[in-house]
Amino acid sequence: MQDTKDRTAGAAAPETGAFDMIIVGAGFAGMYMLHRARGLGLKARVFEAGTDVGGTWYWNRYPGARCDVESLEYSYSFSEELQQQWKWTERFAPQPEILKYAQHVADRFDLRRDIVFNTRVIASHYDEDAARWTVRTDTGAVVTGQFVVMATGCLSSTNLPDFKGLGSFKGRTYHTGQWPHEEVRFDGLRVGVIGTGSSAIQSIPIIAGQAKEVFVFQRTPNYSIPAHNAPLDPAYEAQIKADYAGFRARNRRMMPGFGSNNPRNEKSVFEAGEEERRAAFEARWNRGGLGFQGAFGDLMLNDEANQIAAEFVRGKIREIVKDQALAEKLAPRQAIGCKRICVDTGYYDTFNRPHVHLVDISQAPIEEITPTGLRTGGMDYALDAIVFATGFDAMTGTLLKMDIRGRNGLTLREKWSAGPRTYLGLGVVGFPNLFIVTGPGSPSVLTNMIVSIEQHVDWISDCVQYLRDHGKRSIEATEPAEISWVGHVNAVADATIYPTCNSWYLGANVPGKTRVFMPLIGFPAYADKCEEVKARGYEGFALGA
Ligand code: NA7
Repeated sequence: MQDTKDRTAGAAAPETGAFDMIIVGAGFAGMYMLHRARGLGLKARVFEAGTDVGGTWYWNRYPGARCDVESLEYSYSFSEELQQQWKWTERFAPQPEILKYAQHVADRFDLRRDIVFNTRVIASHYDEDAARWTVRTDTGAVVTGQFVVMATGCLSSTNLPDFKGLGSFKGRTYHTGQWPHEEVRFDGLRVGVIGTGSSAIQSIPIIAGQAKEVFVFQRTPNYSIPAHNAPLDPAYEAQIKADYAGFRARNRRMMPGFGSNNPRNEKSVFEAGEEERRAAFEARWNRGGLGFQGAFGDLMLNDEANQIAAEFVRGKIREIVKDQALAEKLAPRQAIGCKRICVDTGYYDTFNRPHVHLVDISQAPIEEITPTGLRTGGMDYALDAIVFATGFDAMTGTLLKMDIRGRNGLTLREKWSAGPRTYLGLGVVGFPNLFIVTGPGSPSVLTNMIVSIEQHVDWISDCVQYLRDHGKRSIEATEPAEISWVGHVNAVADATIYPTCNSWYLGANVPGKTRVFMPLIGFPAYADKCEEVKARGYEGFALGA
């Protein structure tokens, strides 16, 4: 795997200094936070590990990487000029175009002059007397800030399982979440892909278009709905842009913060006859994308209802994949949507190609990576390249890699040893003036991330303004508020099918990680709650003079 770090020799001396706000990460969250902080007149500094802005879209450059939320929705809404002037070329934007968009935003709002690239924050310690944070980086910078905003992303810490013999492989290795910047080709190679999540499902058809042979090592099959991606329809674009603000507002009232153009059908699947069910599923399958999950109102609430939708997709897999034994291996059994649904272009059909092989490792895990390939189920597979599409230590991984210490030296690692605990996903008891954007306990990964990011950054900005207006210098979540919030997040999840499978929402993909359902389901109720907390003078938080 390649180190994408490109540290320039002779760079300026590490930074020191005092800031009002230190922002960690220059993805969509960090960029917008910087823009808002400047608007408040704050002296702010952003530290970013990569060489450029873009976060997820900077790192995940694997072939076929594409957003599963439509481009007219997966974009900032804070600037009417920006949203009117930017032109997306496809219904679902590919990674290079989203990265270009992030770069455009950085230039347009002149963000780069306050972002320090190539610099990873390694520690953040709170000084209670000064009510300030001291932040340290891997380049030796030591700065202080009244506020620290963790804009570190939910899927920013790659998960590379500790396979035996990992370092012994003589061929090329890649992780989808740390893909090289230069073009990677697989022509004439025997390629192994480990994993069948979204990154694998997007990249496998393209890798198969180049490679001599592809071996897909599948532990758990996933449900994938076709994207039916296409050039963006100019008439649809014009219709949305004629009232972009209205479209954004309608999307913010949707459970996941997007999809008002294809809203969930609230009817129970049990109220529909066989024909009506099939027609509803067919329509959503033909439309493509994540909206499939909204075919009926109870698919995510009831196992039996869910399995009716799941069986429809299994039927589609059996239709697409010619070898029926192979189709059965590719057909998932867990509840559909329990792991995030994938959105693909030609995934199942790729398995009809004679040089693409599925290796079911559900019963016999990968035993060892060898110098020439890998061994599983007593078989040796000879490979020239291995693609680890093994996902992320989601939501908490990046935060817990840093040495974050709050009041009385309490570390975030200790605080979260039995799973993450937050109030609103924004604040943590013991960690004053530290905000997390789209943190565990907020809807985050179950939504259009940009909608959630804007809502959090706006809330944080209003909060900082309030503190200044009221002569307060600190804000910290209170214990009762945090306890009741954690209970609420769990209770909401427990009323659904989400906790029934080994998803990364639960931390179940990382060995040893505490199993807790991390995101809160439902954006509108959450956003209303945040507004209520604000209207009540930051109810559930303690403000310090
Ligand atoms: P995911 O969805 O977490 O997928 C990771 C895949 O890697 C998944 O199929 C895992 O199987 C597999 N995996 C993980 N560890 C192992 C080991 N030890 N052995 C074999 N297979 C393993 O990550 P992605 O990058 O694809 O997508 C992340 C999100 O990005 C996605 O949900 C979208 O929101 C965008 P498992 O299912 O755990 O059995």
